Amino acid sequence: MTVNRRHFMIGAAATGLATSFAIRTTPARAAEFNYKFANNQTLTHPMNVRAKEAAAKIQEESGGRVAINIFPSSQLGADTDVLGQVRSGGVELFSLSPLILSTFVPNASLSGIGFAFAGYDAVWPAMDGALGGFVRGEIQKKGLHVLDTIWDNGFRQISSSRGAIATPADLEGFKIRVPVSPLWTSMFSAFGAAPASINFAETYTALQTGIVDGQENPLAILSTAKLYEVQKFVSMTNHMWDGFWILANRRAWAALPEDCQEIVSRNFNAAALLQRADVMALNQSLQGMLEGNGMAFNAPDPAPFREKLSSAGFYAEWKGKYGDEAWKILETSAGHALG
Ligand code: X2X
Repeated sequence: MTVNRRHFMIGAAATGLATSFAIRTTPARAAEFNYKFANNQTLTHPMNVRAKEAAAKIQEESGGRVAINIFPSSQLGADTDVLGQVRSGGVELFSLSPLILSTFVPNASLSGIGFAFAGYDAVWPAMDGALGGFVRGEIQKKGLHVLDTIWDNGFRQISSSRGAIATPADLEGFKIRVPVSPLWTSMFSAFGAAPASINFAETYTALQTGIVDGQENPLAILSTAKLYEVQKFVSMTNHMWDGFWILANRRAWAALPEDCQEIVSRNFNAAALLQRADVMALNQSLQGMLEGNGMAFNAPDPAPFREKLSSAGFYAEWKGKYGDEAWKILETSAGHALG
């Protein structure tokens, strides 16, 4: 500590500010727990805006013991690679779509079944209630720690460089990038499309070079990842809702003292609620901005898309894979039968 700092501390103590001042000036000392938080979104996406705020609060409330460093835009690797790293401990914290997580925790993808949720009013009670609880149990059984409150990605819409998707027939043979997950591949195969599994880290390039003609993501991502530069049409299919579980390496989590675990959980879970509101607002308001960037929108009737999944045997196949108990939780949470 420098002489100046010491003099200041004495002055601060005299005015009764010593404790709070000391907490805010500790970062010069290395944190006891330096944890990496990896994710696939840009710094401008609400995921990282809110995670950054949470990390600052965690650092302050833990008296500088816990420093969470954000690595956005798949800087530490593509999703399927970072999933391996969070399992082994190379990365401590990671946000991941339930569907990609299903490559390790099969039933985690339950929430991504096509057309399960009519809107956010159905999503949050399910994910904060029985469905989310069931999935978190499955994740913990596989040896990963998961925070209680899931973050939002949003309802997914299909974009294309070729033409609007108005009916399921427009998806016939359509070369579409999907994230790496058996559920995504199965769903777009059921639509009759030609899905290619590509991590988000390579998606912009895959669209730019024409390896695929389309992709599907919420509007917030079309905007923050600038996919409008390489796509022309947006079809508002709302074919599934997607979120991000916050996962932690189990040993790294267990190494945190209980009070630090509480500080991290509380701040990340609170940030999730703010992030949900941000994403919902973006997804409701971005159409104009994307049109301004040259995109053309259409809003297809979802009914024929859902019927196509049904007649292709998609629901029956996945009910069989998840089992009756898990499927019942999904249907009860969604508030309607799926088939
Ligand atoms: O990879 C994607 O498309 C993304 C960003 O939506 C997910 O993380 C599933």
